[in-house]
Amino acid sequence: MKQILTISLGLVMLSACTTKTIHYELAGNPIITHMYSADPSAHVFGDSLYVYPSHDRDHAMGFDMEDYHCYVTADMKTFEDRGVIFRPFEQTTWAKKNAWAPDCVERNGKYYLYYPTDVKYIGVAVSDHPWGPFEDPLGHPLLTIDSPGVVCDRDFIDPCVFIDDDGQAYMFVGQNTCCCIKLNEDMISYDGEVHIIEGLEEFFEASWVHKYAGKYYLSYSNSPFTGHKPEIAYAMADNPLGPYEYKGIILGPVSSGTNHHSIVQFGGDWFLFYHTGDLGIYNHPDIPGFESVHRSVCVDYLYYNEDGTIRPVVPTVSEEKLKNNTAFK
Ligand code: FUB
Repeated sequence: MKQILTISLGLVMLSACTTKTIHYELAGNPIITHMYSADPSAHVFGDSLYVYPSHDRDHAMGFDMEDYHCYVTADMKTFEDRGVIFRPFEQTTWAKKNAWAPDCVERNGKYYLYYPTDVKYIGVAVSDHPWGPFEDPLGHPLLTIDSPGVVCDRDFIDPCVFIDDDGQAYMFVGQNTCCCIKLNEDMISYDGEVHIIEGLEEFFEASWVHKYAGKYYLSYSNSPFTGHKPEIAYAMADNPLGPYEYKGIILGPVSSGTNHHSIVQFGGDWFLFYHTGDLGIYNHPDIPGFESVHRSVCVDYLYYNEDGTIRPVVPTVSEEKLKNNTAFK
């Protein structure tokens, strides 16, 4: 496999809208080692690739995350942490806890950050820049577990937004059942209908939709309640709303317990972003479960077979990156 990222060092302080920007170079996994991070959503805006992870807090006892950072790279070699871009509990009146896996898309020069809170709300925040500052335009969630048509018997989390070539935007969301809404042109409202996605095997959470060679790919974490640890599985369809046909596993179980990913094309290559608990285990092998809530974002190349199916990705890890990490210990 192609060598992904070359390393070197350093920290350069740049200005940022809300907090300091940290600039450093990459090489090997995890790609974020100065803090804990999870649930990476990667998108290309202009000539750069942006990653929006959730943030596992230093003293986390559970998934009690509270803010979002934005990371950016122009070359998959150097990387910048643009600092905190949104704090739902401070910047909305209604979000109170559990700022989990976000996603961010661009439309007409504005950036829309979709995020779950309280395991029942999906909010949207808007900015003129990918790195924020983001603001709550609605004053209430965009969608909730109680919205008409939503099917959810567990946590209503993990929004992912896909904009098709015809301009229609879709938000896939949910746990145990994959719900989908068609967003309106304004990206902060939808047409009122909730579609239930069919054809996914053992769907649990962390949906992600991308398009390749005219086909739609819905990848997701399968269920930890069916006798195995969660894997990233995928299905393919001719339409964003399906029906989907199950195709198999992209990524096996990782060391964090939860499995969450995104797939993006950048500079002619395809990448799988995901998280592991390797850094958490390295820093605290003495604390059982530390790695489950102190995760780290990773990236590896992703390849397709000639028939359009995806080759399983084998996660990589760099001992150097683990050794030199500056995350909470
Ligand atoms: O990070 C909190 C939750 O863990 C996410 O929302 C899930 O996808 C899982 O990764």
